[in-house]
Amino acid sequence: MPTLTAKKSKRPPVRASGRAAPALIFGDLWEFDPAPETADPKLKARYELFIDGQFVAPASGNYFDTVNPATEQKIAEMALGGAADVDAAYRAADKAQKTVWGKLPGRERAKYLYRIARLLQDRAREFAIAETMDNGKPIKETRDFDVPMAAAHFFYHAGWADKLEYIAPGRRVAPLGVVGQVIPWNFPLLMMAWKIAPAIAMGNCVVIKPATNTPLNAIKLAEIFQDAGLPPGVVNVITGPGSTGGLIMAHPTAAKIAFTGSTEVGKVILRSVAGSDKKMTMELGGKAANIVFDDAPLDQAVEGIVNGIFFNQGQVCCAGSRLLVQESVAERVVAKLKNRLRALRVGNPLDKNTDVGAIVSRGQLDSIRSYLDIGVKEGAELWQPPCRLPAKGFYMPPTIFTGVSQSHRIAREEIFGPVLAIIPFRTVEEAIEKANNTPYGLSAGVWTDKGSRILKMSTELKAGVVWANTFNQFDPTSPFGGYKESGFGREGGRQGLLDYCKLV
Ligand code: TAP
Repeated sequence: MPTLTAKKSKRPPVRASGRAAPALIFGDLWEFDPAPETADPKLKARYELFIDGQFVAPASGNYFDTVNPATEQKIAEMALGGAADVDAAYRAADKAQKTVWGKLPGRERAKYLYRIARLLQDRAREFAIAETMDNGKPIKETRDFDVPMAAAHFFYHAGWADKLEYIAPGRRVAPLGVVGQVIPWNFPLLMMAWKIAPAIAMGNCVVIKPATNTPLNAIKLAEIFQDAGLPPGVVNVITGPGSTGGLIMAHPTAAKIAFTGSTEVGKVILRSVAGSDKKMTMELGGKAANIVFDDAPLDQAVEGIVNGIFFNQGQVCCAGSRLLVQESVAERVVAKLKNRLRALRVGNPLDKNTDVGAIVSRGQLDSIRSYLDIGVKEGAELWQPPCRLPAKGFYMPPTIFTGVSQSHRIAREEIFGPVLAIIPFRTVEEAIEKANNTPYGLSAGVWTDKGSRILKMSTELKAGVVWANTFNQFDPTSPFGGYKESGFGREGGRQGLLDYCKLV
């Protein structure tokens, strides 16, 4: 593990807690110190649960280790929450919602969300490093994307909190009550923000569980809730295994559940709550088509293909994991792509020049490797650029498969790793047919010079998000969500807020 040395803070006001007070002005979301990997992530040896505004030991007294996938070294011990902790969290959330949070005017709730956003900005370097250590993603991504985007979600929803009547003109908007939320490991901090910000802006209270692989920033975010003076019980964070997630989802106090994760677990949860009157949002898996037509600016498209599948090591629900490329330019695109992949730097995620970091866990690495075997056995041709991987840690070189057909498992199943399946097509109709030939429907990309073709494709592609001449663009104002087995409900924007309220 690299040596982490504390840097002198440029911000003078420091509180009793030892942390800088929030800046008073709306700062530049994208303004960061140029060398975050040298900052101190201020990690503790052990983290507790966050219930009713306090950090408390789990009822069982048990803890689990969170491990740095880039080094295989233990980072810290995390509390293993179980049934008694989930019950305590729901009791605290219910009380807070009924007695304090649900009664506060929106303009007062907004102040807390603004404060949380500013505190997160103030501790951005620390959170970026902790996220990279816990997840393995490159520091340039956590520094420039995950952390600023998480702050942006709190800012955005703070802005809505006193204007909620405008999300449904003519109707009265009311909170649902207590919301149970479970999130995955691929964007640990950002998923916390996606889930918590709209829920509490609307006046709901929250019980949330992060993934076992990446619990660190979830509980560090709870430190920010405490520093922001968020009333006890408004947000409760329970670290622990999938079974604890099941308890959160099925708890009778939850008026709504919001789950982000695999389609497989999503189906288990849906079965467990079938027949209840809980409102639900399910953000599940994907197998997106990134479609390149022969009139596209090819160099730009190649950058979009690389970003689409190798961002966050391809561990992205909306990753462009299927490249559909028009036959007339397929050879040129593949040659350009191979050239580009030779220049990617795979390795230490804390190095700010790294493009492809570590895979989140040994289990996930094994699962990706098994798909490489499957692809080769199915007759596809595997190619990886030459690269030296670190001796320790869970690494996978960027991988492409050519000679892939629609029926191959590598073209149908979510691999959730840096693996691209390349499939040629001849006509627009064939591209649409192939793109939609999947049980998923989360996202798609279209690369073409023709505006009319973009409009046709975005109408006919069965995907919640269609990017044109770009990929992986996100914004808190823009709703995100899927069709078919990619789930239902939307997160972000006005639509996301509608999923956290009742209209009376
Ligand atoms: P999952 O294995 O489904 O885990 C997601 C979360 O559910 C984790 O916190 C997990 O806890 C918990 N969990 C496991 N079993 C559960 C159960 N029976 N009841 C309730 N909760 C349970 O997914 P993952 O491997 O973390 O993440 C990758 C998947 O998430 C991919 O399929 C990806 O496409 C999807 N994803 C979707 C989106 C959107 S917006 N559609 C965004 C990101 C990721 P443990 O970690 O303790 O097992």
